[in-house]
Amino acid sequence: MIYQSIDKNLAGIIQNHIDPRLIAQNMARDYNMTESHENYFLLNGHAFPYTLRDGLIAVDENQHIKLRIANVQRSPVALHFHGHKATVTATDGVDLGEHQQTMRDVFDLAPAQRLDLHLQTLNDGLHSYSPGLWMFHDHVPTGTTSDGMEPGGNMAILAYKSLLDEQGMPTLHDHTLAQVFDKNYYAKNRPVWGGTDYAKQLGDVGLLEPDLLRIMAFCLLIGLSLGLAVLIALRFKR
Ligand SMILES: [Cu+2]
Repeated sequence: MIYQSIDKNLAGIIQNHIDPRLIAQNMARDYNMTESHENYFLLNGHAFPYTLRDGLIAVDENQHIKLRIANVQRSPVALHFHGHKATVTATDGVDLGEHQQTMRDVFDLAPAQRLDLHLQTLNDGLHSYSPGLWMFHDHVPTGTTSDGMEPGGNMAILAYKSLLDEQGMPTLHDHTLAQVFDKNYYAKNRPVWGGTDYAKQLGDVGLLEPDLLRIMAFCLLIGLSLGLAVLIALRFKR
């Protein structure tokens, strides 16, 4: 499992030029590494929701699973497995002795560090809390975003096979999946409150349809009141 990030400005230099001299000039002189940001976070080269297709860990109950993890991004990763505790069996390619091995559910990986984990899908309330669709992701908040949009980034799922559909996709996340497998979501075109309980109450700024009936009724009322006032005024004048 390779954790990786992309700085869109740095990556853009290669996309914007074909002359290697310009690329070198831009990367080595114009681009300032101390002002760089990580904008995309990837697991095995994919960002959520595509991590569900290419970075999903599909398991059965009572399995012993070895996970080899590397952090090749420039910031630390705090990899959190939901519903499971795994044991670190090797660090940076060196096997740990039995008494050096620790069991936990959040794993620190500094840039360039590697870890081997032993994950057991034994439903005993320690190794595994139960079969399910369990998230695993970097707990540094930016890690689960794609260009600032959440959920995205390296969010992924450890899935018990009984909960996968015939295409190998998790079955209990239909609503979430429909929302995030939509290009409008990451183009930031979807309403912020769309599809939530607040959609009716709040809506989006500037996107509320004018209520023509109410406006017409209001105008009629104002017109009638003015007419009445004029009538009364004329009556008293006489
Ligand atoms: Cu978590």
